[in-house]
Amino acid sequence: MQPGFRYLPGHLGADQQRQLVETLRLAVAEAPLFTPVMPRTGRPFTVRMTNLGTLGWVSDRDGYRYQSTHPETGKAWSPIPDTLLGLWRAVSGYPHDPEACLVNVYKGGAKMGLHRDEDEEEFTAPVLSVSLGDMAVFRMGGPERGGKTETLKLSSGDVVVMGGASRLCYHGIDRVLPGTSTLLKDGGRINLTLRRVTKP
Ligand code: MD6
Ligand code: FE
Repeated sequence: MQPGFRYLPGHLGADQQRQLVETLRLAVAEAPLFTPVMPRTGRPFTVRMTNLGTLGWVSDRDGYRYQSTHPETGKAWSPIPDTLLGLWRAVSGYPHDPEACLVNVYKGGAKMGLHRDEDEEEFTAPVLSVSLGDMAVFRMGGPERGGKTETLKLSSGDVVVMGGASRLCYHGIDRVLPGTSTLLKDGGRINLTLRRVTKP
């Protein structure tokens, strides 16, 4: 793996995972999941999304961007819960809090194509990811599209930190493995990514 990539398997215990799911259910009641579409083509993503924090990542026909309000309700996103702020402070190695927590929900055959997280202004902060629910095949590449890639299975409670040289590397989710976790009543997977968006 690239320098700055850290994999923390089972970093969150079962109780913490269950507590996070409860918190997320409340957040989603306030800021419903939406289906983003690709810029220009308008092709829908297979994942559904929402956000927590002062800024949320959205994608629509006009492009990718961060904004302070939900694209459908117009309301501000709910705050990032303390457990996630604590996780960031403990493992990010970055001295300022995250502003955005993107919530990606995978149901059925949802996946995520290879991409780079590059819509932020602050690349010296890592992106920190938390996996909940069914296992997923995570694909990690290098800084160029079309380079060599390798895969890693992410389980519920696993944390990934993409900092340093890995911060701007290509990555995606090939597929989710159904029935591999009992955390979510209806199955599927939730991925949380915590990001610092602006330069402090
Ligand atoms: C996912 N994760 O695990 C998608 N991005 O569902 C990401 O796109 C991601 O895991 C930046 C850093 C870590 C990640
Ligand atoms: Fe990403």
